[in-house]
Amino acid sequence: MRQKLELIYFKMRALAEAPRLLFHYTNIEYEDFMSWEYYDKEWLEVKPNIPFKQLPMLIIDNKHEICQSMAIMTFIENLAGINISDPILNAKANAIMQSAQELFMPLNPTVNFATGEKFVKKKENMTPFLLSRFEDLENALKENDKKFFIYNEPRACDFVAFHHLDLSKLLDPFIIKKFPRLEKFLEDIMSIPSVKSYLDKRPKLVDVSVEPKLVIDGIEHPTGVKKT
Ligand SMILES: N[C@@H](CCC(=O)N[C@@H](CS)C(=O)NCC(=O)O)C(=O)O
Repeated sequence: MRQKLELIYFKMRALAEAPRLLFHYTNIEYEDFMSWEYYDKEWLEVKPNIPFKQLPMLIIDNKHEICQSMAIMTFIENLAGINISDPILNAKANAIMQSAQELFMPLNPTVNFATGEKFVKKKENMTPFLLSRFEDLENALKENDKKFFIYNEPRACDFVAFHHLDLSKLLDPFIIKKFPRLEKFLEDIMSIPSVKSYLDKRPKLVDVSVEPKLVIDGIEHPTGVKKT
């Protein structure tokens, strides 16, 4: 029997993005909810009862609450039957996934929330780290000589890397341009039909660094954990 899958998150383009991409790639049906839609309460009231007090969280069959975006990614990969059985390749994939995920802070909060001087300062401060990590990721792709990080078809680690690399374009479109192999990787992910159709219709993140907003069903909403 098909499981009921509900992904709970906020108004931001951050840690729910890789799970959404993997759901679309694997054609697994799921439902997306904002925290306030699912619980009909303010986040601060909900937070204490969430297993690890942060989102995203995947709820399976109204019963199992899975926090931690990387645990959600592994679950989806297993559910889709595309988990990597070779222990060495699996370890390499985990190293890619973790190394890409370390880009989360401070890249994601800065793009989704920082404005004005603070945005500029944060961007300046994180640029050396982004350059260094992007170089490592580019080298991993080059050494592997496959289309994606592990195989010629993407796995969970590829969607985690995709999300952070793609988001970096909203911080500074020029950083990724220094890494042609990573740009090719982004194009290869974006050209997968089921992924492309999700990317074309997902809420746009606009006015980054000025007054970031997500455009949901044609309406601009300030990013954040509050219902608007
Ligand atoms: N390690 C966690 C981090 C989760 C996280 O930082 N969630 C943030 C949003 S991106 C959150 O819940 N913020 C609200 C809060 O902490 O109250 C994961 O990968 O899922």
